[in-house]
Amino acid sequence: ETWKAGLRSVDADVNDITKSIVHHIQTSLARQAYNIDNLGAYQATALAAREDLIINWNQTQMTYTRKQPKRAYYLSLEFLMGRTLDNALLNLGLKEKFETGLDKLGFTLEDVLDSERDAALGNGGLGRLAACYVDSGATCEIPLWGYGLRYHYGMFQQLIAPDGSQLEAPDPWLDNSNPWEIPRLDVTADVRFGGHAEKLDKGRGIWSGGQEVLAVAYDCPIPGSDTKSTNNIRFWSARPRRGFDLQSFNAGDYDRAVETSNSAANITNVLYPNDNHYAGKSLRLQQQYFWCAASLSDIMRRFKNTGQPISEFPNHVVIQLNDTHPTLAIPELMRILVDEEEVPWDDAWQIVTRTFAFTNHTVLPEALEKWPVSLFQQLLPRHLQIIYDLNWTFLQSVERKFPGDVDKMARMSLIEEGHGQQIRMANLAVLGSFKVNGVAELHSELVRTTILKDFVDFFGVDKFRNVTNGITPRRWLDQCNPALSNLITETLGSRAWLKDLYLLKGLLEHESDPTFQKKWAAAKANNKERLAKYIKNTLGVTVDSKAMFDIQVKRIHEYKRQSLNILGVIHRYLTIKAMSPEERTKVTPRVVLFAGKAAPGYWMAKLIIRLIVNVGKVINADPDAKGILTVLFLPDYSVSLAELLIPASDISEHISTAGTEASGTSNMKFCLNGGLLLGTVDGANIEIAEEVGEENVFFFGHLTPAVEELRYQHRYHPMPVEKKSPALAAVLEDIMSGRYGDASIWEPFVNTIRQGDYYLISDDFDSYLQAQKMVDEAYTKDPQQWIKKSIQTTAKMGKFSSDRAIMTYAEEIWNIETLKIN
Ligand code: 26Y
Repeated sequence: ETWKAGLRSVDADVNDITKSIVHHIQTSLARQAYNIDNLGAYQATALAAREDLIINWNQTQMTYTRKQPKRAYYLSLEFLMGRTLDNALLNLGLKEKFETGLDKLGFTLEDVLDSERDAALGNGGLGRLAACYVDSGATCEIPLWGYGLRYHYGMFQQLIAPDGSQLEAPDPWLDNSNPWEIPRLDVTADVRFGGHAEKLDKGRGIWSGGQEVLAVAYDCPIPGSDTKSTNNIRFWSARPRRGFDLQSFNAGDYDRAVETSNSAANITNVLYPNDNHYAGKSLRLQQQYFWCAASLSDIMRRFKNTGQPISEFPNHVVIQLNDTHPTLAIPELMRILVDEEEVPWDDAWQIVTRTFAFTNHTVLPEALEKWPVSLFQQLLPRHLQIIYDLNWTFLQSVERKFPGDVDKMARMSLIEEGHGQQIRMANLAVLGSFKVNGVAELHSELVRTTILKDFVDFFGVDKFRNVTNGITPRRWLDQCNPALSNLITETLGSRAWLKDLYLLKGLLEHESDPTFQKKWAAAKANNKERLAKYIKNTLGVTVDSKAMFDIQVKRIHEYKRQSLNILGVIHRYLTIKAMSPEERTKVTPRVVLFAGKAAPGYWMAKLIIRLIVNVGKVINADPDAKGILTVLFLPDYSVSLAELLIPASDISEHISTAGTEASGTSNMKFCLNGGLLLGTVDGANIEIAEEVGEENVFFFGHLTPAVEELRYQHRYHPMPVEKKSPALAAVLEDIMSGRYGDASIWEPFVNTIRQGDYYLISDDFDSYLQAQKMVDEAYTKDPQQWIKKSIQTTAKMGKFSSDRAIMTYAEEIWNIETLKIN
């Protein structure tokens, strides 16, 4: 029968599809088709679609094995995948057929898609970037695998308490089983912790004893768009090496034996919810080593299967380090080569430094990882020896190049001296990599001139590159915004733009066509109504979908300045309150939407959420603001919620203090969907403005070079807010009046602005209000011009496809070729 042969992608007919779904309902779920619910229908549909992915996956992997191309590996502790079914169906070109098939079975595809839980194995930008990059890797037919951890609990679920505070609940995302993973119980690696390290001659060592943990592989197929090429993310799960620690068991210590097996499984229990903030937890270091060791052992085994001599390793393997989180892979590869493969130390170091490349994602000092040497001594004694030995040789060569510059040596050392030595993971990552890149032009320049300046002086500037981030247009336009995607395809005459995003330029010749403009505006209106419906269903609040939708969604962080936004909202509210009813009729109606999670231990970020919620409550209940200002905090931001929000924005806010947001990627998503950008001159905002034209973005605020000087002034020549910005002073006073809840709640927040103001709220506030005024005017005075700006923005976003980014990595860093799968 047909389903047995698999669906064979686009040739499949609707009949095959319904048969396959029914088959899975009966045999995989052991249920009857006539009493299945949406969740069951989803599971069966996913299993049916999975068959096609696996056929392509096998074909792809077989081709890799046969042709032995150089392969790239993307090591990322986070893959923020979101949902898979819709994306899989689109990439396979089967979405319409599945829709018809499900319809015949009495289901709507929309409901079925909505039954899938997000895979939230990441915090934010860095994790979502990894997900976009594997999508593009498969689409561009690059032999690229991801390696990650299979956390049992992903990013926590965010709840908002009645008083407006964030509460966290666990995310047991694997509870209903995961149809997208293939357990490989036979693909394993032993990972050692603790024990004892002994040095032999010639740099070699022996590591023994301690505790072994078993890593088990779970594979997740990553389909390319409109190609058979289907890559893989291998996620590792931790298991105790044996059911029990037999030694303790024999000694009759049953409790301790059970505890050992518990602690082994703990390693992959939960994703750490910190974004851009280092915490120094022992279990986190264990996660990092467990994952690096398992991945390298897997990569080494695959390399050895090629039969090549070990010296060929860097010609077959390139490993991209997603931030410093996988830096342990560097001493681990050294350990494997020197201790196990008996490669001489210097040759081993040659191999290592031709294998790794490192991406930095932040210049914020609090995000830089520095692990206590004492923790290494305990968990990774052999790696500590290797790091000390590397540092010794390295500092000698620094001394040779910059004789007598002891400060430079102290700054560049892999070890930070002080109360308890610490290992600087960024320094180690730079030393062990042949290329280092930042994620947007400004950020890469800041990396070169500030945090890694000494290393640029030492290694030369050529090692330090830029690869501006990108986003996949499949998920971030075609999938999340069918209304606009269909209009674009109809206008350009084909779907080729999805794989060559520069083709969007073709929209420009229609920018002045009133019929096209109308259709463009209708798509946006449709997306705003879709969002308004969601808000009605989840929060019970009615929002006017004709109002301007102003959206800021991202992790809550002081540097991202959600505070500036909410202070601006209060200013708007006070202005409205002071107006006559007649004046109020002239106000441009706005709906201001916030969403985002705060790290559970980040007290100030949580206070900012609480302020936003409470300001919203007051404004939304005030008849004076009715119909002209609505303010909402949407709980539990996720990839799926982003897919709903982003297509619905008229304007989105990316307002970090200049020089702090490395790139940003949601800025790209909003602009690709025809939303205009209100932002600071920071990260990728700058390159977006270069592409879409300065006239199409709303920029404000101080520039990066001014920031240091302003901070100095705050410290040594503080000026009261009343003098610097009377408008801001009035807003702060309003907060302290008790209107939004007792002043004592908000005092710590208000004080961060009155004293120190590290993120320069008071310096940028007036300029922010100015920009907001221009937004209002542009939206109201000339709606047609606004639509034109929206069209131009989308049309000029070609650069920001992650296909461009991944091809840049392939060509300029990895030296790797594409491989067609037949
Ligand atoms: C040290 C550890 C707790 C840690 C964990 C997560 C450190 C950093 C992170 C995550 C960082 C992150 O998401 N950075 C963002 O990367 C995006 C992709 O390059 C950028 O667009 C964004 O500006 C940057 O903040």
